[in-house]
Amino acid sequence: MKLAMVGFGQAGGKIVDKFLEYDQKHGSGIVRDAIAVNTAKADLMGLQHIPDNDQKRVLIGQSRVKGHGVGADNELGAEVAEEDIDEIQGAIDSVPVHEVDAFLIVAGLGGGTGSGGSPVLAKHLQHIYTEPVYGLGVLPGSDEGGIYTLNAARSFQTFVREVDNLLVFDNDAWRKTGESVQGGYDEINEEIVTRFGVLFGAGEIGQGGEVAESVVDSSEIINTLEGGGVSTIGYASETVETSSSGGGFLSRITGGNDTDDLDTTHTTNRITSLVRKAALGRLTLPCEIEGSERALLVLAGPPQHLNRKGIERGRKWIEEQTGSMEVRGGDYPITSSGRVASVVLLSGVTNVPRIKELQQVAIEAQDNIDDIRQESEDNLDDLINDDEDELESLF
Ligand SMILES: Nc1nc2c(ncn2[C@@H]2O[C@H](COP(=O)(O)OP(=O)(O)OP(=O)(O)O)[C@@H](O)[C@H]2O)c(=O)[nH]1
Ligand SMILES: [Mg+2]
Repeated sequence: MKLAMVGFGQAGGKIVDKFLEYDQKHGSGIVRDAIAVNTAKADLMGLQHIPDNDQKRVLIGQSRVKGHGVGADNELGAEVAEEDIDEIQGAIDSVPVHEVDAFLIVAGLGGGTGSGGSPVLAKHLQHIYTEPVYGLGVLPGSDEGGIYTLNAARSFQTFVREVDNLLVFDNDAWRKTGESVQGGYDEINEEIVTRFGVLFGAGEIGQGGEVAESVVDSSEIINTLEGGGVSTIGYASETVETSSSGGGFLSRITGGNDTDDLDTTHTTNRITSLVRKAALGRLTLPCEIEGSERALLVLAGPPQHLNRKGIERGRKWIEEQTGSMEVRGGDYPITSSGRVASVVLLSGVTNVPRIKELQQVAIEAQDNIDDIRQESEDNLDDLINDDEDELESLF
């Protein structure tokens, strides 16, 4: 499906930049247009693929923060977005919205600019356009500290209400030990664009006109995301033999035989095993998959390695595991690929320990901040009163 992407804040901008790189590399055609919005000039200058002009890189809040970012103050981030919404809209005006299936606002929820600004922009876009507005929200690592957790908890709460669906990626679940933060983010961002790239790319066929048994359409992605709530994505892949002279493809066109049956069984088994690995492995937002409201299964890869039976079995298995009656499934044929990949989109997940934990820590952080504020007010009172007493005694 074709998306208009807005990267809000540093993390959002970097991830959208990476989506463009992915799109150019794979010819997936999912980024119809891309914009980066930030309060920090240096962040905008560091982007590589988003065109370097005022229409695509939008600096907001200049009168307030002079291009230096809002320093993880997400209330300020929200204020600045509201004040400068016309400048953001000015950039959106250059997007051919009639050619996009949906908007995708990408942001790290732990900081200030993207965290505060994204819900404001989502609300604005919902007001003006009929296309769905999705959010891709990145949760901070638990070692980032109270203020980041507090920002994320607050932003999550508002963002999820303003978007048609909030797709979540949890940095905490993907943190790698012993690596520099920057190196870690590069790998994490690669993971994000691969998962979302295969998902959204599935609804964007027509690259070479491969014959597919049951191709996923963008309306199936939209229907799975419809109804709001929070989504998470599972992914698993395996390299496959691409030479069409060696295996199943040739035997299939030369008529059925034992090898053909074997190949079909092998293909089916590989698909069902990849579906399990995707759903039970590490999700973008770890959670209990039971109770998911809707799901979509996408099998991507060379068409000779995909089959309807495997996808149907995988789909049924997801139905059983989630208890959902609304599980869609289909394939995404990519002739040139050397891998078969399974993507499982779980939408409307409810049993998410990480969100509960985030909210709990946020409540404690808020109490803590209130206590400290009260304490420093008391201290200041004491200080002034002491001085007053002394002053009085002088006269
Ligand atoms: N996955 C991922 N997360 C990132 C990346 N950079 C930052 N983050 C996360 O995003 C959160 C927000 O950071 P930024 O995006 O820098 O914040 P901002 O929106 O620019 O806001 P301010 O810097 O406060 O103005 C951080 O707490 C990190 O958890 C990145 O490249 N990839
Ligand atoms: Mg920043």
